[in-house]
Amino acid sequence: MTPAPSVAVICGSRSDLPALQGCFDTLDRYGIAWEASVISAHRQPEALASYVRDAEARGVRIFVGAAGMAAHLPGVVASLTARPVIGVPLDAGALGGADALYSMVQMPPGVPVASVAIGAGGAKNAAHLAARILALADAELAERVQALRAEQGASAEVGIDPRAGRAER
Ligand code: AIR
Repeated sequence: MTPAPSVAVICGSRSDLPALQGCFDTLDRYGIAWEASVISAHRQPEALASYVRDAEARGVRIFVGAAGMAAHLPGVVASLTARPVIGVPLDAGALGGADALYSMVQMPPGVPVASVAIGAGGAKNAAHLAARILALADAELAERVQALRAEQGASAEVGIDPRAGRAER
C-alpha cells in the first residue's frame, strides 16, 4: 500500500482541473502533500467508494471534492468516511455553479460537507481551510498559516488616495 499524502483532491471530470490549479498551488505553498484523482460520483460510483476507502486506510486526513452541475461528489465522499470533507462547487453549466453550490451546501444533518465559494476562489480556500484543519495538530504548519496570514495583511490596501485610479475612469 502506497502511503497517502494528507489531502486527497477528487474532481468529477478532467474538465474541472483548470479551476482547481489554485488549490494545488496553495497546498504546495503550505508544503502539504496531496494527491488528485478524477472520479465522477455519478459515472463511476463504485470506483469512488473503493478509492475513498483505500485513501482513508492509507492515511489521507482530509478530502476535497470538486464538481459542477448536480455535484454530489463531496456529499457521497462524506457518506463514505468520517474524515473532514471540503466541497468546491464549480461553474460547469447553465446555472453558473449555483446548482453545484446547493448540491454541496444542503447536506442532511450528520453528513457534513464544508462548502467553499463557487469556482477558482473557492478552490484556493479549500486548500487554506485544509491547512488550518491540519495545523491544529502540526505546529510547523500552524506557523506557516500565521505567516501567510501576516503576508496577506501586509499586502492588503489600507487607505486609497483619491487620485489613485483616475486614469481608469
Ligand atoms: N459531474 C461529473 N459527474 C457528475 C457530475 N456532477 C460534473 C463534473 C463537471 C461537469 O459535471 O464535475 O463539472 C461536466 O463534466 P464533463 O465531463 O461532461 O465535462
